[in-house]
Amino acid sequence: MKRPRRLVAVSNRAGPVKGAAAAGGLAVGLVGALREYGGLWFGWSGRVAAPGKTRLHSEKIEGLTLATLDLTQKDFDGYYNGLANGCLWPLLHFRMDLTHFEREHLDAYRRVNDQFARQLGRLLRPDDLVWVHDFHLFPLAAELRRRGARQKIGFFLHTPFPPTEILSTLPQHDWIVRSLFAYDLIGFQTKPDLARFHDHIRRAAGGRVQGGVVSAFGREVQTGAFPIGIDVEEFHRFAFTASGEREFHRMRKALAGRDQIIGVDRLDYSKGLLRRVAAFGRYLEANPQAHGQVIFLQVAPVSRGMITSYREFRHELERAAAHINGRFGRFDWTPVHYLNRALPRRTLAGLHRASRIALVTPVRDGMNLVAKEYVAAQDPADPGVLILSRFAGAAQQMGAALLVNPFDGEEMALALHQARAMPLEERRNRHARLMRCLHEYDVKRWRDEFVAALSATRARRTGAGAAIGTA
Ligand code: ADQ
Repeated sequence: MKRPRRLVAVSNRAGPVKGAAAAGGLAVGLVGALREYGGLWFGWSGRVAAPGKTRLHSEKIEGLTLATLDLTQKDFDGYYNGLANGCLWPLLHFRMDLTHFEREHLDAYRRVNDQFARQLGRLLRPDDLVWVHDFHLFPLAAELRRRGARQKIGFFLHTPFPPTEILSTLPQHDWIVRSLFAYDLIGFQTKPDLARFHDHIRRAAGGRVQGGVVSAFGREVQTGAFPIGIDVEEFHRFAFTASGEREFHRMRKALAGRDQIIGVDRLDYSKGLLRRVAAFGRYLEANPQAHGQVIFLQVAPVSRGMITSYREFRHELERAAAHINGRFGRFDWTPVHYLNRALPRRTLAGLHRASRIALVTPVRDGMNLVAKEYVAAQDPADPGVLILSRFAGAAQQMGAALLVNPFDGEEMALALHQARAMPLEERRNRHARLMRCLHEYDVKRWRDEFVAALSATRARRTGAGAAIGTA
């Protein structure tokens, strides 16, 4: 493959680059790609400024350029809290009941995508390869094309893609889907997501699908599934060196022979936390011999705390955890431990290693990197057991985990029982199979395959498609 001259990544929030190891899986994957291809990362600066005072910041860090834009409070509220997180996020996770649509949020969403396109357009070089990330930026390519951009532009959706019946409940869904046709490549996490997109195009947009090529609105776009992975060696190393190793020993000592079940998630209703806590309660109820022998540690930092549904959800979770501790706890044993903050990645790796079981049970998830990180952090000679929701994209590859339906509390409680009783040989066997798939679909493959597929799309002869999605 011929190397592109420069890769430009665009995401809602760009940076930080330096502390990227502390910033979660996606940032790590992106920074790796940008370093490899010598690139530019563009996105929101994380700052709000008064109207007329928003600025574009640019800095060079470790071989890549970080360009970030401030937003006004009004735009940030409408675009980020309003349309992206209050409307698109729940809808993409099949939660019509939580979807809240306001025209003025859509207006802010368009305005911000327009500002991004205006500022980014000035920074682009003719043969750049542009990789846009996630649902905050669906119409970005359409806005760039309107300004004459002819570069190859790809889009990757980190969330699931919902069934057409759900997507069609979104006012203006046709505008959003139409705007996607200004891209050259659209990537999804899994084949079922890709299939749902194809189905939507056939049924709601009257389009055609041939192989990976989708035609609608007078345009053709290439589509594919590109499951995201992690840097397996790096995460394993985190668990076995320096602070990860220290954390592991500290945790093992504190556990004093008890088994730990771990959950690590952003505090988000899509992660199935309430059902998970309830399933743990059910397990304790059915297994009195486990009392005093097992603890459940849930690490869940607050995210999107400005949004009402998130605030309510946090309180519900705290109540559920307190309820179990009140009901089953003893003066020398607290069954549920709940940490409401983000932890350094090395610490997390050590905690994963010290945990006998990981309970990763989202009700819907694009991929779920935590499941992969837990497996990577295990000692192959004595590995823990992953219990994974069938509705996480990761379940498509990680069939060697104990797969559960997060809506079935009894099945989850039984899986906990099975995991605690699992013989060493079976644990090793499942872990080896999981590691093979982690290596097969690691983060490098994800970014290399996406970039190769985007490079291989046909070049545009004109800025045609300019009108797509901007009506
Ligand atoms: P998220 O919904 O954020 O990502 P996930 O894939 O689990 O979900 O990634 C979270 C990342 O944040 C992981 O690297 C995890 O270690 C880290 N993290 C979580 N809790 C943490 C804590 N308490 N302290 C520190 N770090 C923490 C979205 C989609 C997913 C998709 C990813 C990547 O919703 O489905 O897998 O993007 O595409």
